Formats: sequence, structure tokens, C-alpha cells
Amino acid sequence: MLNRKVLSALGVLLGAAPAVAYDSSYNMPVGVTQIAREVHSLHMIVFWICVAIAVAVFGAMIYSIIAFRKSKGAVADTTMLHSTIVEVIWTTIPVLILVGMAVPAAKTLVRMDDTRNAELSIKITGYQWKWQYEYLGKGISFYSTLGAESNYARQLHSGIDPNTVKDYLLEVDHEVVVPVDTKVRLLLTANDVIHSWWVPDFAVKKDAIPGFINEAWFKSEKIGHYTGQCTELCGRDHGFMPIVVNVVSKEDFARWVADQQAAAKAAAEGAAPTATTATTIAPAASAAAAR
Ligand SMILES: [Cu+2]
Repeated sequence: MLNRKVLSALGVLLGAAPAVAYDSSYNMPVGVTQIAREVHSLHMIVFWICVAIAVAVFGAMIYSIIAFRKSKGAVADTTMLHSTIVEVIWTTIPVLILVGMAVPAAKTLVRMDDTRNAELSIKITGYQWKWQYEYLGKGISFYSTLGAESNYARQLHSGIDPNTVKDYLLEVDHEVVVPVDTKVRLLLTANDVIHSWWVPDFAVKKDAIPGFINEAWFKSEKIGHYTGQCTELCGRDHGFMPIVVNVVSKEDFARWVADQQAAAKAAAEGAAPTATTATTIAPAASAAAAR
């Protein structure tokens, strides 16, 4: 009776592991960059190693508890108190497993840190509670804050059901626009407290620290909208400074840059900004591509 209960509980646990692993709403996203895919597969390798170890360890333990219980007349073996061979085995196997996991992980970490040959550099500054984006060498600079709809809905007694707001707390007024298939280097810093720039689909998560410049990069292989958040608790509105990256075609990006530069020039000359200051390019089309 006990055997069957324990075995069925084990079965449920083992069945749940792959289900959790492959249901993307629980698991981390595969992402849209080479690095993100590598990170995802490293995560899955380590996950399955952990599952295998858990099955072996808990399997042996539960079997021993059931098969050698006192009521069955089991008597402790007091003769085998020390075994050098067993100690060597239980030291060697974990070392091999750890090295086996560390080598591919280190390779990916080295690639993550290689920001050379970037085709576009964006300086990102974290503020309480918004992000500033400066496209280096292009004369483009703007702040990105929580979208108006989310901002209204989040207010106490707003009367707005957050479930009715599209991309609640994941929409901004000015999206970061970058070209597809382009290595984009990010230079991260902050102007007050520590923030952290995180976009899961790019596998980029880097602290933005006052007085320091941290580097990161990504090369999106897919056009679309990708969202992220600040992941360093930075004060009252930490949860209200999302990130939206709009990955567009290279032609659309060139057009966007020209529009931004023209708008900046017009503003500098004192003329009223034109309608082309909008930073969103075909949101419906690119959002559809992302999903
Ligand atoms: Cu923050």
C-alpha cells in the first residue's frame, strides 16, 4: 500500500518536471538571439541533470527506507563504517558533473561579454523611474516611461481593471527601435540608484550602476516587440519602468533614424515638432510578427 502511494507520488513528480519544462508560460523563453538560445539550452541541460540526480538520490533513499524498514526486521550494518572507494566515487562524480556544466556555460559567458564589432551603440541610463536611451553618433536621445494607459490604470482607485489594459505595465511612451540582424551594443549606467536592464528574449540582464558603465549586446534575429523590466529593486516605482524594444527591418530603422534626426533638427531650430516624432513603427505588424 505504502509502496504504491510513494511510487505514484514519484510518478506525479517525474511527470510534472517535463510538463513544467515544456510549458513556456512556466519556463524561460527560448528567445530570439543566438545567445538566448544558448542560455535556454544550458538552462535545460542543467535542469535535466538536476532531474536525473533527484531521481537517483531520492529513488535510492526511498527504496532504502521502504525495503529496509525496521518492521521488516532490518538490522543496521555496523561493520562498514568507512570506505575510501565510496568517498572517492561520491567526490569524483559531482566534480565531473560540475565541470561538465561549467565548461559550456563559461563559453557562452565569454561570448556574452564580447561586445566587439557592434554596428550600433546605445547608451542606457536608469532613473527613478524611467530609462534614457542615447543612440551614440546618431544624435538621437529620448526618455522612455510607462505608457499612459498603464499609468492611469495603476493609480489607486483608478476604477480601471488592469486586465483590460493591453500589455499592462509592459508598454512605454517611447520604444527603443533597433534593426534586425544587427549587433547592438548597450552601455548601461544610472543616474541615481542601481537599476537593471532586462529583456528575457535577448537573454540580456545587466545592472545599471551610477558611476559605472556596464556593457551588454544582442543581435535579434526576428522582427517584433520585446518587453522587459527593471530587475533591481530601485525604489517606490521599480515595477513601473518597463522596457519595450521594437526590432524592425534595416530599411525601417534607417527611416526611423532619419525621422528622429529631422525632428531633433526641427526642434533645435525652434520649429514645432512634426508628426514624424512618433517612435513607433507599424506596431500592429511587428507585434504580430513577435507572437
Ligand atoms: Cu529601476
